[in-house]
Amino acid sequence: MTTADSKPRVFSGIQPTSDSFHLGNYLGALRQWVALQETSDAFYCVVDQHAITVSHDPKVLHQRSRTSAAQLLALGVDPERSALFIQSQVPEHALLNWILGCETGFGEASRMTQFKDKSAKQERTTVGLFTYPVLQAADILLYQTDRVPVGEDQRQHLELSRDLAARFNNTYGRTFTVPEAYILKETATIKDLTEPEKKMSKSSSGPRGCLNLLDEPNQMRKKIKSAVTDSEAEVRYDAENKAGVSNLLVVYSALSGTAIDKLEDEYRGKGYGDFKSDLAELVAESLEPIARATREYLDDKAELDRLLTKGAEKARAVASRTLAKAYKKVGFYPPVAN
Ligand code: ATP
Ligand code: LTN
Repeated sequence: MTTADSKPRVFSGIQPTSDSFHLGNYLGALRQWVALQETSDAFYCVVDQHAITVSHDPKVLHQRSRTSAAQLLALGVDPERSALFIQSQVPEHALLNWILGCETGFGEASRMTQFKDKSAKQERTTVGLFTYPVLQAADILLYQTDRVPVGEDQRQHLELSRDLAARFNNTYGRTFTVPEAYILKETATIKDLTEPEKKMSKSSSGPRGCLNLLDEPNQMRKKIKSAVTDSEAEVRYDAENKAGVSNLLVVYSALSGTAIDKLEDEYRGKGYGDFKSDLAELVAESLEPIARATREYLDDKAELDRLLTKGAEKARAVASRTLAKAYKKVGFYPPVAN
């Protein structure tokens, strides 16, 4: 057994639906992507096929896929160790999606809460948006994935992936690894800075509620300083009654590595001004290098495309093996070479 074979397999994906990832993406998921490379055999995917489930501009999508890949490299995804690729370059995702769609109950798909939330915001809801979690299951199962690092909002989709893997294995014999969600409790849901009862989100947060990784450092400072808190002026963690301050404490702790109770001690009797100023500096200092490195990756388009092609080739080698197994199991003919 080679070293790579003995390591757990990790897969995750992110949609290229904005010009910049945000602090919630970073602390909830992407930091774990980077950390897990140390101990796992990782496949990381910019899921552009998921991004067309809502209306989109083709040029903007193409550019955002590239910016997304550049940000992932800037954050520390290492293309020498992990496969970093664009979903549409690996056709096996769409092909397995069909098979899994035929294993998914209509009622089962109808229970997905993200579909309900997202369709309510669309003028026109597509079948693609409805079957989105099935494509997500295909993404994951193609790589015989053990762990999927995501934020809390993806837990239900991960349950569906697990159910589909187990059901398929039951019906046709062992084909897929049953994946587990990898969700860090502390940072599972980073909240919107202006409406701290909601999650920070690129599609539903207002401009001051969502802190983007590619924001100018001064913009980041402003967003932290204008974050909604409460009238108590006491830096204390209480997610229910002090949602705004608690969210800032979570961010502070995650970026500094200092435990929340230590931060409470440090700011006891100091009020929110010092706390927010220090956090604003910490955020700007921690994230500024990411923006710089992203620009460098974007400056060398040929090199970025070369890395992505290499990633897609590595992904296809694994994905095509799993797809061939699934084809055989359901009684399909194998694809012919062109
Ligand atoms: P959208 O608003 O379009 O749904 P999003 O901002 O929620 O987008 P996604 O692209 O759906 O971001 O998420 C990418 C990854 O980041 C996922 O693993 C998701 O769980 C995680 N994530 C997104 N928002 C947060 C958040 N506020 N806190 C923690 N994790 C998050
Ligand atoms: N649904 C996810 C994005 C996504 C994903 C995946 C995450 C698509 N395929 C596979 C983990 C594994 C989202 O909206 N954040």
